[in-house]
Amino acid sequence: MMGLVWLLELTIIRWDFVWLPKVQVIHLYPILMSNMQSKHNWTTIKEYKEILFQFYEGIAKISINRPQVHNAFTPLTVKEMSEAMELARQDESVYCVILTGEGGQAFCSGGDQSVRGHGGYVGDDGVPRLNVLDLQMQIRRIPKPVVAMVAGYAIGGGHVLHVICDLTIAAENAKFGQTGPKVGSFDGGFGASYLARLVGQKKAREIWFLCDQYNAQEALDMGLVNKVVPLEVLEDTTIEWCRKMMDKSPIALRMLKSAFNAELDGQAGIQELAGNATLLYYLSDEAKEGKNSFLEKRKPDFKKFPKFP
Ligand code: 2NE
Repeated sequence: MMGLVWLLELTIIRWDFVWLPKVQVIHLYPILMSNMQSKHNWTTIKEYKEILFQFYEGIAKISINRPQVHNAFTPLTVKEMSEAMELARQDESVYCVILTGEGGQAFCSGGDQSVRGHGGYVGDDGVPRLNVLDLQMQIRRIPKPVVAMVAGYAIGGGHVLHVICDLTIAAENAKFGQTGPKVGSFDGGFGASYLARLVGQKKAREIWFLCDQYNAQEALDMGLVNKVVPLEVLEDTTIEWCRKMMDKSPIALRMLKSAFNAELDGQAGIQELAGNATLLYYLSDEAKEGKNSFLEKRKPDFKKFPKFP
């Protein structure tokens, strides 16, 4: 059916904070495949080849758009996701990020095995890469909540992506699992150690050693996901959770995210938490006195500031 049906669509493109009308041709296949059509008026932030990057009321949605391969990722998919994640980080109007996959049948099935070469996944430049590992770090480091919205398969490197997200909302059709040892791969980083923090060492070893698949209820029972809902209300529920977080103090959420990370991430985690402490300190009159005294070529007067017990 792919390649037969095309549709013209009028969208509003957001580009450098300006909203522009644009006519584009879109493929109908993902729409026909999907049971989870959005009721919400998402607007495109930037157009990409292998992902969708959209905005709705303070939420940026990054969606892998390769439903024909259960949203397996290529180096290009990851490059695009990585750029979108950075744009979402820098954009002050974005409070939360949703990570998902198009089509309702898969969140992501991991690295695209058809482009796996000698030493990594190979893009148009012929260079083998494992750039999804950098994306994992970005998800962990972005000081905003990232919510995995999982319909269908979250498998292999796709499973690791949802594991790294701060929260996971799963549809009832979700299936979770690792395949590495079956297809000649493994993720011994967050994919193993952080997974073990979520579900415990025994269960994490079972998931990796047996390569079984687990349904949404099993995933909920083992602490792998936060909530399971019918597919029809997956996006509504995810948006509702984002809205709840958007009502909260962004700095409190930011500090909590880096504090949760710091416990597990060693010196890099402390650096992230300390960076946030520096941000808070820069906001204080005490820190400003240091900067101002230097610029005014006078001795700083720190005596006036409180010494909290
Ligand atoms: C996901 C799963 C279990 C679904 O099975 P099923 O039977 O429902 O679907 P099917 O027919 O296997 O998949 C539909 C189409 O998608 C392609 C398939 O080849 C098939 O294409 P056609 O035959 O219709 O042309 N497809 C699915 N997943 C793909 C993939 N990852 N790469 C390329 N094509 C894919 C089943 O499809 C499955 O087990 N998929 C493979 C999952 C997997 O092993 N992923 C890679 C793990 S390694 C990894 O991601 C990784 C890492 O370990 C470390 C670093 C970076 C990445």
